[in-house]
Amino acid sequence: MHRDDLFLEFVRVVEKAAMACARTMGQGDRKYSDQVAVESMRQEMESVDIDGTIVIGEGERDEAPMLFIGEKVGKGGFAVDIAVDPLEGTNLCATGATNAIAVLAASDKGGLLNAPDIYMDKIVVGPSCKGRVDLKAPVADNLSAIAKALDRDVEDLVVVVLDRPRHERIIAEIRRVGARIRLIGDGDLSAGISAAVRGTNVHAVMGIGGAPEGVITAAALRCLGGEIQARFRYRSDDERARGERMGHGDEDRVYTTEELAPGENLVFAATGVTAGDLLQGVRFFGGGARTHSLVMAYQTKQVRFVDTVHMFDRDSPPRVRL
Ligand code: FBP
Repeated sequence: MHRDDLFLEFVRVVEKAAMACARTMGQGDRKYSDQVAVESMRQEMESVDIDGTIVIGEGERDEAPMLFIGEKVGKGGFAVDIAVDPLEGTNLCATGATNAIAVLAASDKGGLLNAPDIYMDKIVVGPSCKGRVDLKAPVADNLSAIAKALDRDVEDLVVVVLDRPRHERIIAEIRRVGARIRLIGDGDLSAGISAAVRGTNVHAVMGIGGAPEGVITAAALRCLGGEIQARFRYRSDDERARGERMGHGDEDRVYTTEELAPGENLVFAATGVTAGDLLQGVRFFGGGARTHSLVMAYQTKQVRFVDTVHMFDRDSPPRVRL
């Protein structure tokens, strides 16, 4: 992936997916929201000059009609592996809650871990805390290391945790040491990116969420200089067998950011679907829409925020202040 403008094509792909599912915001049908995002992303991908292979997608070939693992996408060109989450936070979109995004990561071949769609236990921190935390250490130790690195008290930290019964213990532990908690309904990927960006008031993400989200988070964190550590968490023999088949049998193994997303040519692109901490949601107006995206390239060390006005019909341009 050496074409400098390729990243703009990826922005277009996530913008289109975001606009498609943003139309369904608040309609209470998460599956439908996801479906339109998937269809739109799949279609837009066809116009990109890549010879792409989906390595993280909507599921195995027999369970997902589109963007399944192993599917070929693009109209030919650079060989790239692609991890997609056309709508991260399907419930967030279906209820109009904050932080739903359309997102993808692309890399040279082999640059994104092939992870099954099961859970991972994760800890995510920003650049100043890189190398200071340890997933296997007690929560209190990690929080005190994060506080020290950020030159503040533990009480000043905000930790994002998915609001799930499985996190009862970790939540109790964070409360015991006095850090603040933001419980979220969904979306540990966008929370992970926020943790790596100063000014979001998110200092860490902790707990168990999806492994695919973990890999895409890692791609973003490579670009931003943050850190994720993660280990697989299996809930059944079937999940363990799937993990083992992909070479991830060891539940004790902690994967580093570089192991989750080892590529040297990584590109990350995300567009806000609903309003969020980092990205604005899609705004529609007569004759067009406005989107807000984040696009990053590891090799060129560029982080761009892209504000796009999409005109649906140039003959009747949207009434919007550019
Ligand atoms: P969807 O986009 O598939 O709705 O997933 C959202 C999400 O909250 C992720 O951000 C998170 O990693 C995962 O689901 C958590 O899984 P679960 O809802 O099963 O706890």
